Amino acid sequence: MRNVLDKNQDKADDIRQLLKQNQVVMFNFISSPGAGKTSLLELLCENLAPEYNIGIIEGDAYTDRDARRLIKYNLPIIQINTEGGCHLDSNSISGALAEFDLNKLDVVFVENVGNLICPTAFDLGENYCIALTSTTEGDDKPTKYPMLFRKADSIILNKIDLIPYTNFNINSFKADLQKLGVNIPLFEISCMQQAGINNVLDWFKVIIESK
Ligand SMILES: Nc1nc2c(ncn2[C@@H]2O[C@H](COP(=O)(O)OP(=O)(O)OP(=O)(O)O)[C@@H](O)[C@H]2O)c(=O)[nH]1
Ligand SMILES: [Mg+2]
Repeated sequence: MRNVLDKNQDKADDIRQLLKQNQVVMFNFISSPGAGKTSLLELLCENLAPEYNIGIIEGDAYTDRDARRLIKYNLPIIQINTEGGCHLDSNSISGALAEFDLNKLDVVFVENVGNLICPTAFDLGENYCIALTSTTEGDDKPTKYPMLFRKADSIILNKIDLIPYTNFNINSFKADLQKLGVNIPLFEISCMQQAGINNVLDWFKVIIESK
């Protein structure tokens, strides 16, 4: 396992170098299945594509369904199927990046395979990692999956529209993050109702502008 991770890390370091040379910033979206990664990407594409050149890498175990959802934005999309694998690795990202004309891109969004554990162990060479979680999964995720929340550069809590129908407690969610020593931006949003989106868009814009 150490050998695999070492090789992954070397490739990830190369990717970070490549991105820097081309002035491209790459985001890795990690969440459990169904938390809303593709829904968020739809909103990001819709709102950011007019201003920035976006490339998308869609990680999925078997299908190209998510990539198909994004085709309408007419952006370069590379599909990676892991054939059952529970995470992307830097080798597959390196291959996907080679398909893009990086000179023409400002930003690459990577949707990882839905999983809260395995993707956190594999550096993809991204510049920023986003931990996405949703209210229907429960408020105990930071404590149960601390690796993701410690690795992340921001946290997006999705499906706030469903809070009235769940026992999700935002205060205990925040208190658990505090106990972990995680002090990063937290955005509370609903992709479905497009609530809380402006702050998220601003966070991305500031990063992309300063690349
Ligand atoms: N109520 C509600 N539903 C949402 C919201 N965001 C996404 N959904 C729904 O949640 C389901 C899963 O959303 P996706 O965006 O496909 O989630 P994902 O994380 O990409 O899922 P995988 O790729 O399978 O890991 C879909 O039915 C969405 O319509 C939200 O803010 N509120
Ligand atoms: Mg998806």
